[in-house]
This record gives sequence, C-alpha cells and structure tokens, in this order.
Amino acid sequence: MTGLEIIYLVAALLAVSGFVVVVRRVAAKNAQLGDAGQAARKRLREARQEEEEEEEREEEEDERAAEDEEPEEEEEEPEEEEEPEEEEEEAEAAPAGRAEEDEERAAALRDGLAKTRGGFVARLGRLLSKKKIDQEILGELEEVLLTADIGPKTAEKLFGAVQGALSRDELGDPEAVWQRLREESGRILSVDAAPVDWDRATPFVLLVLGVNGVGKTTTIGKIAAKLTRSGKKVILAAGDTFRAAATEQLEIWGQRAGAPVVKGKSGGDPSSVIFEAVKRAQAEGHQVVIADTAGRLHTKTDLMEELRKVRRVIDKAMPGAPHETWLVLDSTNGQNAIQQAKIFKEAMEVTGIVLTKLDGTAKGGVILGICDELAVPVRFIGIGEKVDDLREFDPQTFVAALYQHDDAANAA
Ligand SMILES: Nc1nc2c(ncn2[C@@H]2O[C@H](COP(=O)(O)OP(=O)(O)OP(=O)(O)O)[C@@H](O)[C@H]2O)c(=O)[nH]1
Ligand SMILES: [Mg+2]
Repeated sequence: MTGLEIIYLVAALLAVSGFVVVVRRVAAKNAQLGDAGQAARKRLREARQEEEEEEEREEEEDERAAEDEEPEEEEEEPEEEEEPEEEEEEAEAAPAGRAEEDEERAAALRDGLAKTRGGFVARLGRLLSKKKIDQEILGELEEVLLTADIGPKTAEKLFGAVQGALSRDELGDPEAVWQRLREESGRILSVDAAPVDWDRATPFVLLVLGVNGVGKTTTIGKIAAKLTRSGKKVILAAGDTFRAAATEQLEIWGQRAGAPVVKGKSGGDPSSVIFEAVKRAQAEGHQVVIADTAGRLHTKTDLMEELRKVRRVIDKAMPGAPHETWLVLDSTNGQNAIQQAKIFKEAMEVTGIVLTKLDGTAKGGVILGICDELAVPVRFIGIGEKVDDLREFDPQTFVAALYQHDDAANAA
C-alpha cells in the first residue's frame, strides 16, 4: 500500500466515524424530541380528557339542574297554557251569550211595547210615510201627539222640537222628522239620576207605594227574585195589612224568590210590620228590605197620612231609611197615572217610578209625560205578569223599541 492510499483510507475511516457520530447525535436528538413530543401529546391528551371530563361533569350538572327545575315548569306550564284557553273560550262564549241574551231581551221589550207602538207611534209613522211633510201633515202630527196619552205639556214639547229644530229642507224629509222625534223622546226619558246602589246601606230599605191594583206586590216579587238571584239576602215586609189576601200573595212571591216575609195581623199597623222587618234584617244580616204597602185610592187623603207615618217609623228603625221610595204606576191608566204621581210626589219624597203593564196597553207613551213632568227616574218597567217580566229601564233601549221602524212600516 502506498502512502497515498494509506492517507485515503485514514480519511475514509475518519469520515465514516464522523458520519456515525452525527447519525447517533441526530438519533439521540430525535429520541429526545420524540420523548418530548410524546410527553406533549400525553399532556395534550390528558388535558383533553380533563376537558372532556369537565364538560361531561358540567353537562351532568346542567341535566341535574334541569331535572330539578322541570317539575316546576311542568306544573306551571299546563296552568299557563290552560288558563288563556279557558279565558279565550269564555271570551268567545260570553259575548255570543250576552249578545243572544241582549237580543232576546230587546225582542221581549219590543213585544211588550207592541200595543203602544200600534197606537200613537203607528199613527205618527203613517203620517211620516208621506213623501213631503207640509203644513197640513204638521197639523195632524201635532194632533196625534196631543191625543197620545203623553200629556199635553210633553206633546207640545215633542212637537216644538220637531218644528223648531228642523229646517225647511228637513221638513221635506220624513225620516229626519222621525229621527227628531226619537231623539227628543230619548232626551225626555233620560232623567238625570245615578243608578241604584243596593250596597249603599245595609240593610238597604226600599219602600214601595202606589194605588191599588197597579202592581206593587207583583213588582216587589219580581225585584226580590232579581236581587236574590244576584246573591243578595232579601226580606219582605207585608205592609199591606188592609187587604185580606195581600200577605198570602206576598208570601207566594217570597217563596218564589227565596225571601222570608215579615207578616202582621190583618188590619194591624203597617208601620210596625215594616219596623219589625228592618230590625230582623239588621239582626239576621239581610241586605235588602222591600216593604209592600196598601194601595187605597189616592183621593183618600188618609192613605198619604198613613204612608208618611210609615216613612217616619222606618227612619226610627234605621236612621236614613228608607233609602229609596218607589211609586208604582199602571200605564193602562194613561194620563191618570201622571196625576197620581203628582199627588204622591207632593205628599212625600218619591225617588223612583216603576211603570207596569206596558204589555197590556197602547198608552205606554205616558212614560214620556211622567219623566217630563215629574223629573223622577223610571227605575223599572213591567211588561208582563211573570217573574222575568220586569226590566231595568234604559231610555235608549226603550226609545229604540218604541220607535222601531219595521212596526211603523207605516213610516216607510
Ligand atoms: N200584564 C201585566 N200585568 C201585571 C203587571 N204587573 C202586575 N200585573 C198584574 O196586575 C194585577 C195587580 O197586581 P198586584 O201586584 O196585586 O197589584 P197591587 O198594587 O199590589 O194591588 P193591591 O195590593 O190591591 O194594592 C195582578 O193580576 C198582576 O199580575 C205587568 O207588568 N203586566
Ligand atoms: Mg198588593
């Protein structure tokens, strides 16, 4: 081997050993890096695992919390869901029911006023069926009003309103004249008075007056039934001790209405019967006392004296009572009813009117005269003998029923 070859061999050996060293270092480094990577991956896995476990725990906690809350939600939800449904049902049913009821009531009132409508209202309608209202027709219209049992004063007022308020053009328009009559009638009937507040006093004492046969006892029975139906405890006082059958008649109504009746001896003192009824109401917790009275003819002045005494005694039983004193008038009496009302009103305080038997007469227009001349509010109207045939008086409903067009087909 030459010297040169030896040099090459040594160099080659050196190169190989250097390469081996480098490879080892790299391998060692890689091994280190591999360990670090593994460690890192391990930490990463552990961290993920921890995260996953943490997430699982959170989820479990959420679920537990949700489970804890759920029953409450379940309890609340159905209530929340059901209530509006019920309300909706009620809301839907109520107006329909009420509308039906209102329509039935309006129809009953229209039927009840059929005779009156067939009287002066139909005559007015026939006059206003003419195409043009001239002076001659105006004259006839005045006559119809004057003979309509509404009283001359009220008739003139209605006629004056028609004449004064309508322009010449409107007089040529019968429908406008008809509307004018309606409006003026509504205005006359709208006596300014607050509605009856049955809770104003306990017991609330209502004294009922009127000449015989007008419908006092029947009206008391009907009012008692209305009040007991609305949940009030009512007691009746048989203050008509003159007529033998009067107490029995009131007792029948009392039974129907579910109201006890305080009775006196036949021919006894009406004041003491009513006094006792007020005291019993106070002791037993009745909320309303309704006192019936005898109905002698108003021309017998001693009736007025008797009724004034009744009022004084009631005031002794309960200061401030009676809280309402209602006069019952029979519409079949026409203008006589207005006269009766005047006599009663002069003798004592009358706070309300009940006009009965509108179903049996063509003289229902008398209500206009009563409201106009007495300025006492009409509280109820009777349109039949049955328990439900008593209506709270509402001027607008009344006017609508009275001047209803179809009946006054005449007007078309
Ligand atoms: N058609 C009809 N009849 C009625 C009405 N109100 C009462 N009546 C009848 O009128 C008659 C007399 O009624 P009552 O209640 O006895 O009259 P009252 O005022 O108590 O009579 P006295 O006790 O005699 O003073 C009875 O036959 C009742 O049925 C009504 O609105 N329409
Ligand atoms: Mg009677």
